[in-house]
Amino acid sequence: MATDYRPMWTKLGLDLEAHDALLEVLGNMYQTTYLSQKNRPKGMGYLDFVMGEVHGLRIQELENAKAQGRKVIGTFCVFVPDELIIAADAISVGLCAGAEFGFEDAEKLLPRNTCSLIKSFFGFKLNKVCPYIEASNMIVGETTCDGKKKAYEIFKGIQPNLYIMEVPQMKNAADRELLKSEFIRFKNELKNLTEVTIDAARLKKGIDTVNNRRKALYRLASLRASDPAPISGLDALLINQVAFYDNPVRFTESVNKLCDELEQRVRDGEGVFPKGTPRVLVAGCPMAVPNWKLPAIIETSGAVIVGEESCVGERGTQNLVDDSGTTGEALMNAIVDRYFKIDCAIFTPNESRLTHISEMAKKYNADGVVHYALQFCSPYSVESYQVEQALLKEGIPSTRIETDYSQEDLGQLQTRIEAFIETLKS
Ligand code: BJ8
Repeated sequence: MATDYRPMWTKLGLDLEAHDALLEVLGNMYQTTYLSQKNRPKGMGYLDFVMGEVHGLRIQELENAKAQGRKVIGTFCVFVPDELIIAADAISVGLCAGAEFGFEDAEKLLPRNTCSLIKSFFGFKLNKVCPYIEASNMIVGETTCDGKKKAYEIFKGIQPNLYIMEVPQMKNAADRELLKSEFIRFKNELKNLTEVTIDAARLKKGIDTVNNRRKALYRLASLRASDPAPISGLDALLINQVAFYDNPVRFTESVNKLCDELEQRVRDGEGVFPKGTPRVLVAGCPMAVPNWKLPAIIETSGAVIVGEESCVGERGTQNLVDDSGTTGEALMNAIVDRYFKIDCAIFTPNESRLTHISEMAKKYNADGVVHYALQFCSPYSVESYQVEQALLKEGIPSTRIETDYSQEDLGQLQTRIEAFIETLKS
């Protein structure tokens, strides 16, 4: 970062010493995990720049927008509709929670056997190291898994601008009605905060912006079906991670430009790993920045990741919002319909996720699936059995991994992943 952002971080209330420590860890991880990769597309230069400025220029942009009267909304879950946030002329930022930072403090408020993702956002807040949390005018929590739902009750005590959105747990008509009423309540809350009335034209703009971002990510995903894969899974994951906090229009343009380059690579038969490298689909819990542990192990163990069935991946982006409606009511219904299809493991039953994983494995020509669950995450850990059974029926090999954000199990994971990749070669 060329600019000195310390005055801005101080104003946001960050603990500069702890924040420096975090940035140092992040910088080193980025260097060893990302910048050491071979054959990266040139278009990744934009993502490297964004990551280099993740706590700098982007936060400055948010602060500048706030000075002009706009609001920043922090979110933890893909159930929060960005379309409504954009329609209210506000800015949506995903609050990443992918680092083991401040866990000691988090464990003073939460049981030790809480998943790393939840401990991470507590740790970031308690250690005052996340400028996105501090820059947000409103933070949206959701009633998805029990861990998050109950943790938000405690989080509200340290983050008073936390708003809770209810998310249904089944897919019946009454559940859709519940989701719709929650989206309407959220729309009203946004109006109170921003003083912007969300009409059909504003909704349409929000829908177009988010649909365009999704389309760019679909384009990227489909190019990864080629052998050799034109981009690494690590880089594709990073793009999906950055999607949560970058300016959506600028991000979409950059991804489309990168896809032009990848298309040329596909035409030239150029890839990040040799043709015939074993291909893996990763399915399961979302991987927030800088949770790159498992993908890094997979891609340094002789395989390439060709898709992510995750909320930081295709579960979070699949299905466009139908933009054909002309009234606010029709467009709101279209938004609800799209979000109601998200197949997070908090739903019961959750058959569509099982089908989607098999479909993705076939579409991206994966040789096998690595199912990833964070330790103490009941929804994904329990569902991993059904995923395994569904894949077995399709003749697709899979393995189930449970881990956390620590580095302690690196060796053990590496051994398991290497053994799985070996089976894919035969
Ligand atoms: S829609 S996946 S982003 S809830 S890992 S905190 S589930 S115990 S993150 Fe998620 Fe929304 Fe669902 Fe997607 Fe709980 Fe599991 Fe922890 Fe998790």
